[in-house]
Amino acid sequence: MEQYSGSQIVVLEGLEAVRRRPGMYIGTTGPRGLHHLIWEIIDNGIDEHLAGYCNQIDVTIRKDGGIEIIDNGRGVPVDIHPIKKVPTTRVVYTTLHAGGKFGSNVYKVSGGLHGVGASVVNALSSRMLVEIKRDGKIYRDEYINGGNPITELEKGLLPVVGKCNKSDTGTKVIFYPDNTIFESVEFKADVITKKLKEIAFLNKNLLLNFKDENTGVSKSYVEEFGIKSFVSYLTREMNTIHDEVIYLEGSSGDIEVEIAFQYTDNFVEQINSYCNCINVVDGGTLVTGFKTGLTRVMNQYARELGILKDKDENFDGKDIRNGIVGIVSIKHPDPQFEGQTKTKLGNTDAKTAVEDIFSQEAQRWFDKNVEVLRSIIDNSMKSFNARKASDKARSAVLKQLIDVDTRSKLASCSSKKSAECELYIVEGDSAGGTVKTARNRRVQAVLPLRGKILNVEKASLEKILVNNEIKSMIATFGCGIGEEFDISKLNYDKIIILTDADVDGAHISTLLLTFFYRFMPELISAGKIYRGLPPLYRVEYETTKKSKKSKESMYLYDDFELDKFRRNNDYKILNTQRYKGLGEMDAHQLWETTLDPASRTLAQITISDNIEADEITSTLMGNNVPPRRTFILDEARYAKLDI
Ligand code: 28F
Repeated sequence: MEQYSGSQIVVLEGLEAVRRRPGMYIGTTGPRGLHHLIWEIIDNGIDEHLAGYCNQIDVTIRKDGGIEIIDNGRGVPVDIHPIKKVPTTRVVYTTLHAGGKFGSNVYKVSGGLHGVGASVVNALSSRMLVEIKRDGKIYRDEYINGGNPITELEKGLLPVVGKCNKSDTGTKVIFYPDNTIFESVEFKADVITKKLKEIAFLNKNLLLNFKDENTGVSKSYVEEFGIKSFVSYLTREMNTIHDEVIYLEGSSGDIEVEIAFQYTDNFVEQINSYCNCINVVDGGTLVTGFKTGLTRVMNQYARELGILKDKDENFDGKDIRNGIVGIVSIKHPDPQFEGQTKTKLGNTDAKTAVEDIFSQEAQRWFDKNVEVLRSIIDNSMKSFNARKASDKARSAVLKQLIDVDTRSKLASCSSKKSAECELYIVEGDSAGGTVKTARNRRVQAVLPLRGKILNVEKASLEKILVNNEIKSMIATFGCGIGEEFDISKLNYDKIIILTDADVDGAHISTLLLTFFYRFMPELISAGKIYRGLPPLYRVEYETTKKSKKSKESMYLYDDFELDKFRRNNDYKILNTQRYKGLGEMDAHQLWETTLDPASRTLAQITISDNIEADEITSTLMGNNVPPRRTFILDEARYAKLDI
């Protein structure tokens, strides 16, 4: 191994910090963090694409367990870095840069999840190989055990390992995640392909090739029409009220804006936003800009067309967004992410840019497509009328919400410190009763729900707001809904959905998740929502310890575990009890298996990516019935927790 210069030692200390606290850089060391490594490398290729130098990225799961990513950009520079005095390539892969990609001079915009960069991937890999094609030469560098370079430099430069055509340029990275750091180092093809599909939608004409050498599967993604196709994809199973997706684009200073939307006969709005290809889960200024522009433009048209007559009468923004499915995607040179989870865009210039471009381009578009304009205004009118007719009813409902708390079946907990309180939402009165008895009354509250809750994907806002189960949830959570939602007012630290481990239970839990996803998405992004996982079996068995026989019991959570237990000859099974529902457990069993923080299993619900979330909600809740059944039955017990 070669000698390190002084600066190189500092560098390695930086990477060592990443190895000591990986969570700080990539979130988790579970599957999500593992796949994050790939996104981080791909992001660098996307930056080359955004800069206009790359139109293809290949991702391969190699037979040897590594991930190989190749782009056809300019290739990372190989010259000697003026300050560090080693090849720039090596600086890129061994120096921690806290966002902003080297001061932002090289790239106008940059994705890079949180801009932590390729060096973090190197720090968390047992081995990493880099090959660069530039100026007709192929250069190579290699690192082991968290970023230690093992390639000997030649006159300070990277060795040339081959020749290529001068016009043939690009960067290849192969890395092997460190199995002493990650819970598992197995990459999932479907997770990768979903991401590539999303990247293709967000980056027009960028070709993404995927290959899994273990299965021989390969797939390619390229979208000529970008987010316009993304919206078509999201609405593919819904009834749309106009055929063509409306697509608008433009730029304002350094900010590039793209907007695509289409109206459906659904009663909810769904606007997804991206900044530099990062999904901005909680929206923020870019979404506000779109909403403001949309409300203004549509009210103006409705007045011009004589549909709104009274000059003081206006559509509410919500009327206008009723049924909309939209994507707002911007490229910003200096995005500021805010909020508890850094999932909300804060830049005020993003609001102005989106609003201005929307207003200008939407008018140009609608002037040429008056029929579409009319059908959208007609749709807003329906919502407007319903709202006016039920304004009284609504205020009554909202008043009722306040006293529903006392009338609902909520069994509250005695502590008023939200940070230590948990709310169990339990299916059915009988199970609810047992949970009430079994719980820790100081910090565990119980809200029993009767029967199935409303499918919010198919009901009007009016119906949703008068639904008793939904009313009691809103009142119990205490943090409002929709625009008035304020997570700081949430009365609980955890909201735990507890249903039977059967098809109905899975369905109820999906309906609840859909409600949260559509109306209180911040609850999910802030990690407040969990599912309790009750066991499916209790086995009593005889075991022999030191030639003494004893009778013991154990809970098993699924058929797989039961099967494994049955095949283990150390025990003689005396009795197997299958719990058909929570109601069959006594208070003590319920405490042990689903309530006691020391022994229960909770699964936190996260929104891992929007495509998947929308696929699941629209598969379950949409118009197309057949896939709905398949999903519920297949995943009854393992219903994807990442919604
Ligand atoms: C498979 C992953 O990482 N591709 C990349 C480039 C190109 C340049 C670059 C990258 C230079 C000084 C940092 C080339 N020529 N794919 C990738 N392609 N990085 S990463 O520059 C990095 C900066 O410090 C590049 C001219 N300018 C930039």
